[in-house]
Amino acid sequence: MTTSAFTKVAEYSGKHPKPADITFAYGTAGFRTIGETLESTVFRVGLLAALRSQSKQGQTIGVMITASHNEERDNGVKLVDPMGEMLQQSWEGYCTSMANAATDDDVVAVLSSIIESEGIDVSIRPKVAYARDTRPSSPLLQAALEDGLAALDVEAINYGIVTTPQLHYFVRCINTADSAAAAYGEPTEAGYNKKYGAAFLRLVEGKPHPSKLYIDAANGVGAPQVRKLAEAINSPYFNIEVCNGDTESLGKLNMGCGADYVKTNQRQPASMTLTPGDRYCSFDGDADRIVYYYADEHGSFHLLDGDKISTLAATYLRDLVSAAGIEDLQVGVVQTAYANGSSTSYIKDTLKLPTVFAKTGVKHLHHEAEKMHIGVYFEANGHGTVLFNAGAIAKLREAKPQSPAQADAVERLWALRDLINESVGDAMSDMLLVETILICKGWTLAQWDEAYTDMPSRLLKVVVNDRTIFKTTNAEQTLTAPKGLQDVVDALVAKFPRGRSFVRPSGTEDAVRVYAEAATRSDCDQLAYSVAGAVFDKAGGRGERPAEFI
Ligand code: 16G
Ligand code: MG
Repeated sequence: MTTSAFTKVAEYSGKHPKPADITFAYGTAGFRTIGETLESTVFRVGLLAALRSQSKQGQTIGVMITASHNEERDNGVKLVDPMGEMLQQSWEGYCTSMANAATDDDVVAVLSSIIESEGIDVSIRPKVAYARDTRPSSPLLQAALEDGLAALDVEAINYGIVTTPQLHYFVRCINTADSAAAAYGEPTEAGYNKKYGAAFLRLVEGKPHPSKLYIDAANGVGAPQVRKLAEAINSPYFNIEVCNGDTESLGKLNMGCGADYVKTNQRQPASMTLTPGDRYCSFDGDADRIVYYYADEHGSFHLLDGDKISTLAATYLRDLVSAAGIEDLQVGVVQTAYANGSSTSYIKDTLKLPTVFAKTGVKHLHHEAEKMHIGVYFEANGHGTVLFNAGAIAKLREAKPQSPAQADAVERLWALRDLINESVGDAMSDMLLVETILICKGWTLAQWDEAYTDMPSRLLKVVVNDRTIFKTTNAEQTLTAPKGLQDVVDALVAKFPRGRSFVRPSGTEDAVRVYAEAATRSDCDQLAYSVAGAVFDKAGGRGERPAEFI
């Protein structure tokens, strides 16, 4: 195609000029920064979505406008590949080049070069499905996206305000609609609620009803969506009350609430008082993360994070596979370096399941989990899901149950697969999974919590002059640069019983993260602050030195 064919692109691009002083980067979860600065980027993501669709023979590509758990003034945008997974990594560089093209002509030039390097057939009509969260800057960014889609004559579906995992689900449904074997469901909100609601009711039928679940929706898009899910389920098995469900008032999104706040601060949302015995969970701002928590009879707070969800799910799946009598159907667990050491020991020593470590970020965990028959992957922060790979599906199809109990276990494995959003971690689907397991076992949150006791842990942030000098290996647990720093970390770790610490550059913020664990709270804090101090001193710390532990 000649450059003149892109006159519309250049013309529309002119309506969304790039701010001259900002360099954008497609990071771990897409572009993310101050919402108002993202207009040109989102316009260009519309163009890229069109090209990506053409490069995938006209399959539908997703675009989600959200900045998840970030503060309200931030926003972001990410692309979703045809099976509902994160954008293939080899395209991230195209996104970054496109976002940083200085002029309208440069935008056209980058477009043409991608078409050439990918051998894209531009005669294919591109298809894109898009949605946004509840942020105040989202409508403006949506309009920019629509210009990008119009510039390349995309056949577009606007899903309005939905959770990030719902959009991933819609994309997968659309692209599998014509395959009897792979059809994922109806690509609508009602279809989503029907699929997950029905699987949930199938699994809990006949068991005692659970007590009410209080859901902190972070004042985000999870609030209206989980209310719709509850309406669709319409059963005492799903008795919920939404807290922090105000998506109208400015300044409330993720403020003092949400899964990230609860996990990072190890406390309940600021606006909530916990009643001992009651059950609570928190979503993040775009409802792809979930953590549970409760207060014991002394009022002390207890967190059930992504590691606890992962071990609960892995235990249940392992037991079902064994009850089904299917040979060589393996359940495995994928974690990141942030997984609490107690959870890793529990998986290996008590559950006797294989576990592997992946780099932080869903795409890395997802790809590792795909290699397992049934791969359970969760980040400690509450983002995760379960994948059944082709080998697992084949084994389930071939299963020849020898008893009613075996037949029931096989049927439950199929139902669990229908309950889980395999395209990406999904707070609502994960919540239904946890609820199912707790209902089936008749467990309270405290009983679930008994599996193992978390090691004290601490996560710190160090601002440095240049975080790109930090290089890691071994699933981000070992630094290879700056030279010598890992030796310093190792020497510090060696001083503390059961100590563990690692340093990695953030993929979403201009900072370096320091994680530490040790046998006691005070050792853990001492280790975390000593490592953070060493990073600050030896690798160009900026601003205030991490406060010494006293
Ligand atoms: C993003 C990732 C999340 C990861 C976090 C790490 C996705 C969808 N989200 O939010 O999985 O835990 O980044 O942030 O991949 P960091 O690199 O700043 O520590
Ligand atoms: Mg999120």
